[in-house]
Amino acid sequence: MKNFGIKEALAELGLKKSNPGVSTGSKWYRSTGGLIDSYSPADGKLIGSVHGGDEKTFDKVVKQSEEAFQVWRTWPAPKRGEVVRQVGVALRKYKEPLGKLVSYEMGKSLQEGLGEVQEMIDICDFAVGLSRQLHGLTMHSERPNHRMYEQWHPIGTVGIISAFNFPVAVWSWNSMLAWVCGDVCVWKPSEKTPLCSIACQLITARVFEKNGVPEGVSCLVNGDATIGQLMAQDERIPLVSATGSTRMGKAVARTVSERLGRALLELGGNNAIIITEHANLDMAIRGALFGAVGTAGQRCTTTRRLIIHDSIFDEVKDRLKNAYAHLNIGNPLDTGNHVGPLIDKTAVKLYQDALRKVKQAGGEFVVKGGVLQGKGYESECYVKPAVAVVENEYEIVQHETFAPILYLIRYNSLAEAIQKQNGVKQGLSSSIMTTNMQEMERFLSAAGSDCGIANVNIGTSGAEIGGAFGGEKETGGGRESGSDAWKAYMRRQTNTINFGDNLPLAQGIKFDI
Ligand code: UN1
Repeated sequence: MKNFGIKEALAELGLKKSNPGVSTGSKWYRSTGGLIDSYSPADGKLIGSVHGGDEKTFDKVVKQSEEAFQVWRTWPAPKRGEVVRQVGVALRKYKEPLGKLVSYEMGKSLQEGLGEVQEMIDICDFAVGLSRQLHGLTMHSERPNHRMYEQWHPIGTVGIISAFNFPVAVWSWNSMLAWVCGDVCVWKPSEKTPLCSIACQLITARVFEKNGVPEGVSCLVNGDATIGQLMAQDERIPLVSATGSTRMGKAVARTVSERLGRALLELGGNNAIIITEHANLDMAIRGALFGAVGTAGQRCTTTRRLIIHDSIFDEVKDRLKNAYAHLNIGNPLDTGNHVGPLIDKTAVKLYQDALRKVKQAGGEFVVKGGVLQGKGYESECYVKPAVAVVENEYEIVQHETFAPILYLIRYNSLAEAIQKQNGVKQGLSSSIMTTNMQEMERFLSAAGSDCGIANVNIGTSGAEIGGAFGGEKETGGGRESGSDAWKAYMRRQTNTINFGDNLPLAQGIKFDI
């Protein structure tokens, strides 16, 4: 079988067969936590192993991060930005091997793997600019000779829990912003993609070392869910940013709020595209296709539902069927393939369960799913993207299945379409395909989509880093990446300064002796 240059990529990134999985920057710790074996879903082969952390090493790492914070917060923000700029330069240099590793360890197509590294580069650039724009407001005081303003200060150690589906980009959204803000980071990556985290840590550590960044600004603790739990309950970690399932997010939120810490949550989605009778159908089909099968349906922004106007329902159905017939499914490193494998066999089982439930509920398959077998599919993680006509109310449709299953739902009025689109517990991303201005504006109005992301004439996935990323309801309410998401990584301080010779009280209160 073709190697696709994986061996070379691993060597270039400095990855070994066995790797320590805990680090405070340039220092690496071989701890007594469990060994994590990373198998590629592309070919089922063992890529390498990572030594996970335990409670003791976690404690040591957090202590080191606290020490680092004492120094890092005193660096001028633009100087911190300069370091992040250099991380962006290093990522440009390693874009190809890192993109390949993402593709091989996670299973997304090479194009998407490279895109993910590009997303990291983009957020670095964004963070560099931000490092000179951490603006507060000034206010007019009601008292004479007084001045009021607000400023933003770093908050300390930020815990980052990331998911397998974006094994590098989501960490970078958090860490690059946190760093320019003056925070320090402890990262707990997914157990399914530990090697990606090691590669990122190695790239960052070299840049940090060259710039004399204190040990502990960038920390990594590989491990299982117990590391995430330790993070959630640790009072030394004022902010925990968690990406993953709603179930995980609820557990994190409960624990963090118990100690009045802050949680930034980016959880499940159940994203829909409304295709109206005024849609450009060529665009609608293309948008739906990439949205549904990109990353093999494992993005939190994946298009899971198409809500289609009755008058064009059959046409959309037929055109989708035709488009699905042209999909190449196979090794994600082979650029001729559109769809790679699911992350592991558990995911395959969940996919099969979902298909069964669709059938039981009365769904009608337009494109049948199934697990692929034979040459090229030895990992047993490859599945066929499926399409089914369903009702929005089916239990299984209400649920986020992390797999390429697309549900088709019929509507008659736009109000009904919006009501169906909002009629799920999740609230991440949404789109409308229309060339009609009224439909577009209604969809975007306060009575329209209830999601954190609402697009027009593009799919639900593939957001740019410049906007705030996240969603409402069970998606968790957090916003990461662009816009003013940086504010979550800082504490706001209101300052009132008296430059007069008297001490007048606010609200006109008299207190004379
Ligand atoms: C995720 O699936 O957790 O908008 C993140 C997108 C990507 C990020 C997805 N830029 O699809």
